Amino acid sequence: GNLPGAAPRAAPIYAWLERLAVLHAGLVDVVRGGRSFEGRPIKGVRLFPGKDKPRLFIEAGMHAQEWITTSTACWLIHRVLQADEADAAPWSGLARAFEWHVFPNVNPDGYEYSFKTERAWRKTRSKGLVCYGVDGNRNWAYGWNPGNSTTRHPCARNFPGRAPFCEAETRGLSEYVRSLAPGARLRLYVSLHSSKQMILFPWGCSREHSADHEELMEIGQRAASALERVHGTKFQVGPIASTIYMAPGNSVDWVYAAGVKYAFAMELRNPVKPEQYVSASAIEATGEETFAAIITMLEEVASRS
Ligand code: 0X9
Ligand code: ZN
Repeated sequence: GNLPGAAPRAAPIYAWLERLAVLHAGLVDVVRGGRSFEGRPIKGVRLFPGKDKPRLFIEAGMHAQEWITTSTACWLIHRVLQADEADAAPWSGLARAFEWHVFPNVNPDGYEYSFKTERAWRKTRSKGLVCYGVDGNRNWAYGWNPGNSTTRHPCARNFPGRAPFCEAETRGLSEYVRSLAPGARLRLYVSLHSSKQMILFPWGCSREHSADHEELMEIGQRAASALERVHGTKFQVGPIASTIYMAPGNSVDWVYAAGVKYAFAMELRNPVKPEQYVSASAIEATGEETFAAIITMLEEVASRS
């Protein structure tokens, strides 16, 4: 019904968000986390606004080619609003106890470029002297590190930029996150990436365990179990640096350091064939299982307040 098409580009997604705000007046409004290098607004939605409610933030599409993360964020919005209408789901009370901030497409220039020109494009589209773009998930201002001679090269796929927050997209989004009172009202942050079937938490900039390692591990494992119960997809759980690899300057480290104890990244389900992308036919199943993980995280956060 209200889902956007199977392979929406940036503009139709934003049109869909605007339409939701009209269809669900009072429950949904469109919010802005700054503007991209090419001037596109970074739009998200706020669901179930409430004066003193705890907040949840979901970010998707940081890496332009990971389209499934954008469709998943849209699916989550759709699911939670659908349950609100039907008022039937056992978790709808819990969902409505939080104020949701969901940004399905935080790198709209890259996303557009990945559709139009180069399917595998990952970075932003800021113009450098020799190459375009910065890896948005290396550009955040906590543990930012220019790295070695490979990553330092502006043509590298994981180029962290000349300076932390040199990208309009990460700067704008981080300012928006700051405005949500991280550590006070902002309680849970989930960054969606693909693919590797993992639930990850800080640190990505260091192999040391974070102060909340045990608790984050426990929540991550419960979320992974809930996810697996939906379609049997198995996720690994652990800190970013030792579970996938070192990723200094990623968003989750910054958000955690800013005071959001419950800060997770999800590397969504793998494609059927490793060399391919997750296909459009997997959009709904990916949405369903990711939703189960996020609802479990919400339950855990709510019970630990
Ligand atoms: O390299 C990355 O940024 C992430 N892997 S990806 O294949 N999506 O590029 C891993 C970093 C840890 N994950 C997050 N912090 N989201
Ligand atoms: Zn990614």
